[in-house]
Amino acid sequence: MKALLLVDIQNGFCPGGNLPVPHGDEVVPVANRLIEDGGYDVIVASQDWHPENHGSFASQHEGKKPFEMGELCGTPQVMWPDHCVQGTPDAEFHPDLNIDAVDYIQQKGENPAVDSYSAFRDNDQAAVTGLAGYLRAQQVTELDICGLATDYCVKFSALDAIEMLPNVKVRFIEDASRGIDPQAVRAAIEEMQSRGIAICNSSDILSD
Ligand code: VGL
Ligand code: ZN
Repeated sequence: MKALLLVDIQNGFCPGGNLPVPHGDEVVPVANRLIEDGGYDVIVASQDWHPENHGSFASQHEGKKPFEMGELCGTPQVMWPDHCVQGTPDAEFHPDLNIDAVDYIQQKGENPAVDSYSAFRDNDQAAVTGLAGYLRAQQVTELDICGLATDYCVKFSALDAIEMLPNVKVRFIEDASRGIDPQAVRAAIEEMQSRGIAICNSSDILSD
């Protein structure tokens, strides 16, 4: 079974959102084409879904400003602007994304004490989400991953997929993804490649 994972294609990560990824909205039409014509058996989406007091927010740390480094769960943590707060428009999927075609939505980042970049487990790896179990139950053998942001949630989701689903072929779809920092995006792609994740474009998947 072939699956597509759409990572965090939410208003908060698109222009006008609280943590905008440059050109983040450009992934939406590509994702929709993949959803409709990519030949997938299973389509899943992750949704960053924070309580308003989430510990990754600079606002929760005295004297910290967004994008400075701080600490969470005993490890270095980027202090993010408040984003994707549960129940707010910022946390909604992009309105043009064909979410009706999605079979399973994995919310993440609900524990205020730890961040969860990966759709599969928290950053401290203590708690897993239900996503790996769902994909195993669907007998998924191939998993393509795309979305926002390449250098954070997409990368960590892909690395966890390789580790937690050892018999699954994992690919990163570059033109259906955008990142926050260009240099970090290049490093993320190299890291994914070095860990056995194939890098492809939507044109490799769509027949024409
Ligand atoms: C993300 C930073 C904080 C992401 C989520 O979706 O890449 N980045 N929360
Ligand atoms: Zn977040």
